[in-house]
Amino acid sequence: MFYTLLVPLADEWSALNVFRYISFRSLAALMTALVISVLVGPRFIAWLRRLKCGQYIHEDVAAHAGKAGTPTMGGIMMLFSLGVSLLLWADLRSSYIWQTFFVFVGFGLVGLWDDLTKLRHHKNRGISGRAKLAGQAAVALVAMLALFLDERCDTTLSIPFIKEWTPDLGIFYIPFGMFVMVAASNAVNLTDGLDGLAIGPTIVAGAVFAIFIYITGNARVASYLLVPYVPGMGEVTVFCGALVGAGLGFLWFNAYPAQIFMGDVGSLSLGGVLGYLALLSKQELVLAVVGGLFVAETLSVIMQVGYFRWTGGKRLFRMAPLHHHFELKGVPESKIIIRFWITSILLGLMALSVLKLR
Ligand code: 57M
Repeated sequence: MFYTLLVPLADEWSALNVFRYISFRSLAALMTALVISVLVGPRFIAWLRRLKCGQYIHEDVAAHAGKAGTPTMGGIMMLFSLGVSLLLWADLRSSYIWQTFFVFVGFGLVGLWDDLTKLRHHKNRGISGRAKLAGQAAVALVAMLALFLDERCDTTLSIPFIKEWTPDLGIFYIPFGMFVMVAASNAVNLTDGLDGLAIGPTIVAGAVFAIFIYITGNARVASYLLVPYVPGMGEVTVFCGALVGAGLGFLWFNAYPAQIFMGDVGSLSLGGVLGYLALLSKQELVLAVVGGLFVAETLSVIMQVGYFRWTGGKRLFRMAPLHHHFELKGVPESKIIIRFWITSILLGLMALSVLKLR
């Protein structure tokens, strides 16, 4: 909104030129989303408590017993603060901004459907796995069609460290992109089992994609760093700024000991949008490094289930996903969380190094 209203006045008041800059608007979007979350947080938490939107806690990890009744669906707060921040700071004529917001809201609605069903049913039973997957796939399909039908769409895959070989997926870019989004969405959901565990690495990934996307949208920097240039993509940096701000604002309350959980409305939307940001920035494969922690959590479940079936009942980890394994080994929750954050920062830095090591 500020962009549309104030930039035309920049000829008269040159100070208003600052609103043209993506870097300035991205930082402003970050701070706006953060401040909104911190301000509305206490009322929102109290409101959820009044509505009795408390989390059901499974009995199998004893350390979690004290978390019973913690309000869930904090993802709604992120959606709100991010949405308001985008309205204020993004150039609303950008189709990429609307597409990205659509992915965030679409995956969020699938999660909300699951959260509300869990609240209604006994013992945390949400919608079926099939229904959840169908909802995620439908949102991903619409987003991929919007991306694919845009004349700026680049269906080639850039492979880290190999700049000569960029296979063109053509029409198969659509199912590939859907897979990236749905997998990322479920991976973040699996990780969301300790206070701040999912939001920390999401903030790191949001910041890393802000850099990738800024570069992708800047012809000069992109050609210097041998990164595919996509005109108009830079505007999505403002979305990343708002995402990081909304994430930090949520972490304010989700930090151990958490006053609120994000629910599926939060985890599915964050994961889905990280997948989409990877597609937009043409860093589809680098996503596995940026989100390496989410990948490790998912792999631990696949390995656990596979090993269990293969051996006829033996377990590889005390419990999957991986954070439960450390919990059952007696590592305190706050230590696991901070170690996972450190790992995700390292992975984020490794992903950024791809820019130089080519
Ligand atoms: C999400 N949800 C948390 C909260 C959060 C296939 C299988 C591996 C699936 C997996 C699973 O269900 N994952 C989905 C995990 C839950 O958090 C809620 O869910 C939202 C995210 N969807 O926002 O609303 C619990 O996590 C804790 N929590 C925190 N702080 C937070 O900030 O402490 C969440 C956020 C909350 C709270 O206790 O209630 C969850 O874990 O349920 N299933 C599992 O993870 C189960 N693992 C398992 O069964 N492993 C097996 C096999 C299948 C691999 C094995 O190892 O043999 C574990 N889930 C739980 N207890 N709760 C088992 C132990």
